Amino acid sequence: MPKPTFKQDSFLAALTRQWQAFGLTSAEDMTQHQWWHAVSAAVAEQLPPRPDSGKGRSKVKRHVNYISMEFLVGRLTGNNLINLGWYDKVAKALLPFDINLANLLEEEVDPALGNGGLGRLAACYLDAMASVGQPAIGYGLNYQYGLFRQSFVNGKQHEAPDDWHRNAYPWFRHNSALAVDVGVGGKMVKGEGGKSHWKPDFILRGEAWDLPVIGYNNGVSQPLRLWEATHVHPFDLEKFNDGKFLQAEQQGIDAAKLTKVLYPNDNHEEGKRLRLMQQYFQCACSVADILRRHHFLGRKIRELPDYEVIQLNDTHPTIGIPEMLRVLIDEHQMSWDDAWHITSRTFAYTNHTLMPEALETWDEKLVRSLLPRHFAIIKQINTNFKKLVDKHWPGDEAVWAKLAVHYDKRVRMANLCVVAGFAVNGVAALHSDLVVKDLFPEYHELWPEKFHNVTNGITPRRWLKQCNPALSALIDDTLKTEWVTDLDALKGLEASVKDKKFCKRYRQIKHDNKVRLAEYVKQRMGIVLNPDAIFDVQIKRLHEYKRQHLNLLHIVYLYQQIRANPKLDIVPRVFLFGAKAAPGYYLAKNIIYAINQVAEKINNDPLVADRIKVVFIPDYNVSVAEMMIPAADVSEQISTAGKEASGTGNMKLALNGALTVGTLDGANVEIAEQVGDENIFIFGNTVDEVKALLKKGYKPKALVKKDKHLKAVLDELASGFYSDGDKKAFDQLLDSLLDGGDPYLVLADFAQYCQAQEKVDKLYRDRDEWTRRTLLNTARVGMFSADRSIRDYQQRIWQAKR
Ligand code: 26R
Repeated sequence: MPKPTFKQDSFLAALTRQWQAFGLTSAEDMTQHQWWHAVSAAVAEQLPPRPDSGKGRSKVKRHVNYISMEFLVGRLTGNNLINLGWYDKVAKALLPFDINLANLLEEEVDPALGNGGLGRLAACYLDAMASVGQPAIGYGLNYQYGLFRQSFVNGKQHEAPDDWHRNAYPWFRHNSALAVDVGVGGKMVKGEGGKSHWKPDFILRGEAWDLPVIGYNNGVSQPLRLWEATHVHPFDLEKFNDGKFLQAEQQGIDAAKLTKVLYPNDNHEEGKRLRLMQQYFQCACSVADILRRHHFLGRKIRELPDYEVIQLNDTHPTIGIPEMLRVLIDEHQMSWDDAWHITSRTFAYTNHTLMPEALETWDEKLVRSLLPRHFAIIKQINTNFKKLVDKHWPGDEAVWAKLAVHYDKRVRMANLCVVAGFAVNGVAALHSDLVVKDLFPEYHELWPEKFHNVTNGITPRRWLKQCNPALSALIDDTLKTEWVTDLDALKGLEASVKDKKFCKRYRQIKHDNKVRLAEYVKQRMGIVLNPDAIFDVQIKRLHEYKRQHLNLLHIVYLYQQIRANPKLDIVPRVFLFGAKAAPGYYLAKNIIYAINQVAEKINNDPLVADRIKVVFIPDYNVSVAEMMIPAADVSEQISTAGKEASGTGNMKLALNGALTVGTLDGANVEIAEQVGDENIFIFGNTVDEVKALLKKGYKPKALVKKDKHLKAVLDELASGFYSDGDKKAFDQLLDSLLDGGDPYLVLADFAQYCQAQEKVDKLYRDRDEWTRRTLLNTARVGMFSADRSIRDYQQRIWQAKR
């Protein structure tokens, strides 16, 4: 595709139209926010008019439809300018107005249409697909409210709605011709000839809002299509004429509820009716769109799997499978077998979690009442599949109880994906192994060739080039090649390990990034940080399995050491946290409260004399991550082994030169392989050790009895010392660790964790050696580029022989 060239004249003309539309008389009258809007809209106007239609695409490369309930894209203007190669040109065009582009970009509110890892991965993959030339479209929902805004009130998490102003977002393109009507509810009714059909009792309309996904330096722009729910007849004229003015708009309001808000749960299923509605609405719109495009391109419906693949981002869009069958059978009059043949060659499923409470199942009553036709289809899938299971395991009810798609009055989405999809993959080597061994062993026995691993990746465009411009420039200078699209090229930096001047610059860049973060913390929170301290960072959703409380226990331990020995010689350390807790996850919120209370105490204790600082940065999001990651010295990846499917923050931090303190979990295992054991701090029980411990009967209280340090830490947290005498303040947290049996083995890993942290302290004193090891991290994590992940998907799943 030809690269779009930046035309300054048309850009300036577009800019003029923008301030005129604001009703102003000159560009100078715009506020900073209006400037951001005007510049973004003016750039958006310069993009090619229509995204690639797909004409002339060959069968060799299937088009990817990436369906996800979450796309955590982060700010778009800066990223798009970088990928277009227009950043400097636009910056220059704005100089005569005395506008600084970098400052302007700070005006953008993050589109936070995702919770955490899964949503951010989807955004990285869209960027990578556009950048490696994999034709693709992302399908999601256009939520009015993204993930809630977090603040702390007396140390406790407070949630506020995130109104990111989707109605005035300059990157959206709305195409009303793409709208889809979707039925819900109703019942199956007998028609002529005894054949029954679905009569929905409510019709929703899906409006298509596209965000452009721009490939790096290659002229590609392909859509992320986000559906907004509206009502087909938003205004009931009859009611209006009857004088019932207020009720007249009622229907429209109900429909719009559907895409009002993103569910803030991460790894915990809620099973709410509205959530299933969201899932179905999104899938029905997307399936209709995929088939419409397929027809438009003059292709036969039977050829669908030759041209299209539908990748399901976890089980959240699983209902798309029975929807495809329904459309093929009911609307295209296909036989079951033909429809099944097409559908089961089109869908592929990625698993992102093994946590039992996150595996979605739906009450059959709910499914039947909302989607009677789909429920019938699911039962048919189940019946057909039972024949296969009976043949393979004759008379074995226990196996059927595990493998059934519909069982015990519930529909199990993961099982449906495995049975009806052509591929299943996990997101890191260890995780994919556990998917086969612990989650789906029998399915693997039936269809070994269905199972794959694709280790996650991150886009180097956002997570190095954009967020760390100084380091990027140093790498440019040193390698003199385009590493942004070939991250393995970073290996070339290993040669610079002995280059004193280079190492000095590398270290200086980290220092400058820390100064920048310290300024942000000072301004936002009024806490002064010493940029010479170790910046120790844990950023991720708040969850027991991620063990932010293990980090906390170590902090309290250190604080006690200082009080026991006021002259204690430790390298000053700043413990930085960023994390949101799901609003209904009270234990997670209690952990946040505990961290904030401990922070308050330590940060204000003159005895500590700045040897420890604890900072919980509020409202962690993609933009905050972009500032924290380049400033990190230490990356905390301390989940209970076997629980974190992959992690992707671990990759971003290593790439930007932080050393990992981590368990052998998720992608940490592969990071350790890449960087070498000497360049990472691995600690804690392994997956097998965790299993063995739990099997033999893990007793956290017995452990506490034997470890006086651990006991002192827990006792102090329970003493009211950090909570103005309130001894119950951290009950939830402490109960989970003691009476609750410590399900995530926090206490079992405590001693080893403290030892690992001591090694960090020791190594940091040798500044040259520390720099050498961080540099080797940057140089050796090239395989975690999302471009590599996408190529793996192409080879193992999307383009594999069928
Ligand atoms: C409410 C519900 C059903 C739900 C369950 C689980 C909603 C959201 C999730 C989030 C899960 C699937 C998730 O984000 N998983 C993360 O995916 C990342 C990308 O693969 C991994 O890096 C990370 O380890 C994993 O936790």
